[in-house]
Amino acid sequence: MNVYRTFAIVSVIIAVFVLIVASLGMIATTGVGEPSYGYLNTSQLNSINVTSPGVHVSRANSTIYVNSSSIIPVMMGPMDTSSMYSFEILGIMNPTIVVKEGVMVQFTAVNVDNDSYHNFALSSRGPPFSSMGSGMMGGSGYMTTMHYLPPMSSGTYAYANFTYVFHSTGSFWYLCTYPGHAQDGMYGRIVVS
Ligand SMILES: [Cu+2]
Repeated sequence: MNVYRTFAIVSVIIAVFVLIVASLGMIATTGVGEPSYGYLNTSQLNSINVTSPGVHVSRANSTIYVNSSSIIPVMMGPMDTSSMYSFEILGIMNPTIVVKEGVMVQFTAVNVDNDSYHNFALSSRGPPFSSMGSGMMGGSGYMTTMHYLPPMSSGTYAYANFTYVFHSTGSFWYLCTYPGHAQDGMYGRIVVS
C-alpha cells in the first residue's frame, strides 16, 4: 500500500477524532449545544413524545424528575389545555422539572400550536416576565437561545433539539420568549439538586 495514502487516511482519522473531542469539550465547558432544527409528522411526533428510562413523572406533584441523562420532549402551545400559552411536558402543563446535578438533558421542543410561534429557552431569571418579551438575547439571564418555531401546519410540526448539562445546583426557569407569552403563563421552574 502506498505510504502517502496510508498517511492521508491516518491524518483524516486523527482530524475527525480531534473534532469530536473538541465539540464534546465545548458542551462540557459551556453546558449547552447549539440547537438543530427540523420538522416532524404526526407519527414521528408520537414516537418522540415518550418518557425516557431516566425520567420519573409525578402527576400528583406536577413534577418531572430527571435522574440521569435523558431526552425530554416539550410540547409548545398545546391546543387541548386551558391556555395556549403553556408547555406540556409528558402530559403535565408547565411542570416543575427536578434535575440531578451534572445530568445532560436533550430537550426536543415541538410547536403543536396551530396559530402561534413559540420557543423554549432556559433562564436563571424567574417571573415576573415583561410583556415586551425579551427577544433572543435582549434580556439578561438566558442560558440558551432558540429561534421562534412556526405553528403546526397540515400535520407538520417544527421542532428544535438542544442539549444542556446542568452543572450547578439552584433554581432556573424555562420560558417562551415570544412577546407576551411568558407573561401570560408560558413558563415553568427547573430545580437542580
Ligand atoms: Cu410562546
